[in-house]
Amino acid sequence: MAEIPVFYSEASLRHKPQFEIFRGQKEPHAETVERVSSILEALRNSGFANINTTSVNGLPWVEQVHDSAYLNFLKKNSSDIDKIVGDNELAPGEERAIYPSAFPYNSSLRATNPIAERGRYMFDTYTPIMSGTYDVALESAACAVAGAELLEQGAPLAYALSRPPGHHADKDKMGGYCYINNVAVAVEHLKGSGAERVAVFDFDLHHGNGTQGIFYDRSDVLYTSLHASPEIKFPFFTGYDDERGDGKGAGANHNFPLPEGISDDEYDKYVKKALGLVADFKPDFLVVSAGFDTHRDDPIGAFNLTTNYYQQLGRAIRDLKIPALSVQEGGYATKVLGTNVTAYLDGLLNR
Ligand code: Q9C
Ligand code: ZN
Repeated sequence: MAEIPVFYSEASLRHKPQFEIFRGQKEPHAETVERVSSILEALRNSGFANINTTSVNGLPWVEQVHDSAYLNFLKKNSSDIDKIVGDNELAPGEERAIYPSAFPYNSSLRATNPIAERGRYMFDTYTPIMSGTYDVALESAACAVAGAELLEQGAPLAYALSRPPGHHADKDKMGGYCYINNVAVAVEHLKGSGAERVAVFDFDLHHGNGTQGIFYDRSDVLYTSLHASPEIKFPFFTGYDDERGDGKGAGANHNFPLPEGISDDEYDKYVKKALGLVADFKPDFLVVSAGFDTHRDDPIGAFNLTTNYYQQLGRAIRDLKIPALSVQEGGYATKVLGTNVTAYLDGLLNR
C-alpha cells in the first residue's frame, strides 16, 4: 500500500478552547488548533497521505456510545452559550466558556440545576464547552466513522485526524479535552457492520478512562492501554493493572501503567505484551488510540520516547496483519507532533 487514507474536518480548526483551570488558576489550553496544522503540514510533505475531508453523519453511532441526556446537555450548552454566559462575565478577549465547579460526591445524586448538571456531565476543569463544541466534536467522531467505513470496505489501514480527541470521554461525562469518544464510535460502527470482535490499543500517554468505561462489561471489545501510571498522571483515578473488566467483560481489559521517564527500549517490551494480547484476541479489526504525548518533548508528558520509535511502533502494529484504524488522540509538542505522526504512519505503511 503506497498511500494511507486520512480523514480530517475543517470544523476542527474552529475549536479553540482558551483556558484550562489547573490548581485554581487559568492556564493556556494545551489542546490547540496548531496541533492540526502541524500534522497536516507533515502529512502533505510526506507524499504518502491521501487526505480527505469527511461529510459522513456519525450521529447514529455517537448515540449508541453516549447517553442521550449527556448529548443533550452538550448540545444545549454549546448552542445556547450566548444566553448562558453573559458579556459581564467575560474579560477582554475572552471567549464564552462553560466550566463545572461543584461535583456530585456519589453517583445517586440528582442534578436539577445548571451548576449541578455541569458537575454531573463534566469530570474536570480542563475541558470547557465553547460555542459550537457539540458540532466540532461530532465532526471529529465523523472522521473516525469515515475511517471505519473504509476498513469495512476492505482497506487495511486508515488514519482519522480527529480533533478534539476522544478517549477520556465516557458514556455520560466529558473531560481530558474530550467530549465524544471517537474510538468507541468507530468500534460501534465496525460492530454494526458485522464484526464479531474489535480490539482497541491505546498508546496515548494518558489512560483512556472513557474507552475503558464504555466497554468494561463487554467481551466483544478488548481494551489494552499503555500509559503513565495514575499515581503520577491524569486521569488519576483509573488505569491500574488490576482493572480487568466486569461481568462478561472480565479479562477483556488490560492496563499497563508505566513509570515516569521510560525510554524506547523499555517501553517496547510493554508494547510487545499488549500487542500479544491483541493478537490472541483474534479481532476482525483493530482501532488504535494514537497519542503522541509520550514523546520526550511533550509539554505535559512524562515519557522519553523518540520520533524514530513511532516508526518502530507502526511496524509492530503492521506486523499483526489486522485491518487497523488509527485515531488521533493527544500530543502537544506542536513542533514535532506532525513528524511523530508521519513516522508512525510510515511504519504502518510497509514501504
Ligand atoms: N495543565 C489527552 O491527551 N491534564 N488529554 C492537564 C496540565 C489533562 C490529556 C494538566 C490532560 C488531558 C487526550
Ligand atoms: Zn494524552
